[in-house]
Amino acid sequence: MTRHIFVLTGAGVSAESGLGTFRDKAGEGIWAQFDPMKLATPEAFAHDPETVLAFYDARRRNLLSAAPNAAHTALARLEATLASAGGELSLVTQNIDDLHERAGSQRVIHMHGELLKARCLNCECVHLWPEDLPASESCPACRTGGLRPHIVWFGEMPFHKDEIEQALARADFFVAIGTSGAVYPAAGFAAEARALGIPTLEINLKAADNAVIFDAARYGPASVIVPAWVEEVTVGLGGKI
Ligand code: BV8
Repeated sequence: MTRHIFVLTGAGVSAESGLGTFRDKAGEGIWAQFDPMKLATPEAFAHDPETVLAFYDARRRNLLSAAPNAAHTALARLEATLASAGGELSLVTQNIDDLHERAGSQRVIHMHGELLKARCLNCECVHLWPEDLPASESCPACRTGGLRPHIVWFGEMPFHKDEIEQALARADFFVAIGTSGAVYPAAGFAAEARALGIPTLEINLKAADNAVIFDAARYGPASVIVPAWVEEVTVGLGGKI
């Protein structure tokens, strides 16, 4: 019986909540409208902090007016049902939104950071920051450093590497939901699972760049496919829907 499920989510799980995806719709994704190298790198922030901060202010405001969808809610239900059956859900997200948490997920591993947090450039203290972040803002803790979004930019090391590797090593099922498989190291997790002999499932609107390595796939909107999949899994665990 599946006891420890490792779920990796990407922008597609939040698409139906109105948050942008990055590269899946030709010409419509965030990175089709904005150059990630000018907005999502430490060099871009050093060169033009105001422009980078304004980009994230706009996304933060959009997030605050968004709501979780049925996929987020189903994953929160899966976490609770697995826990009550003595199992475990490792929910790793590439997303910087808080929709998994707002849907009730208790343990969310944000490998690319969080849009509603800011980090001090001097003391590295991380603060909850659900409002605009001006370049002039100083750290509430050390009062000397400036602040940056607590987000992993391109060329920066993703967070929680060891925790993610340990979770993957003890998983008995791997599911990727709403991710294009274009960004590493997240895109490599499915291949790592396969190499560990863990069955893999892709849930996506359409086949991702790394679709070929999955053992199985279910295509359609996450708000439809994820609840149906969670129901199948939790019934097997004696879960209450
Ligand atoms: C690092 C935060 C090393 C910012 C992001 C190996 C090979 C090649 C390149 C590299 C490599 N290793 C490192 C790199 C470089 C780089 C990289 O991978 N580049 C790619 C583009 C080639 N990686 C990095 O820089 C990473 N750092 O490796 O550091 C290191 C070593 C030592 C010391 C220092 C450093 C850091 C990467 C993190 C960058 N930050 N996000 C922000 O958000 O502004 S990444 C960015 O892409 C997004 O944030 C997102 O998290 C990520 C992945 O995108 P997806 O979530 O998959 O979204 P996408 O739009 O692409 O796809 C959406 C999917 O949803 C589609 O499949 C679509 O079909 C589906 N969908 C749409 N609607 C629905 C749906 N599915 C279901 N239902 C729907 N309704």
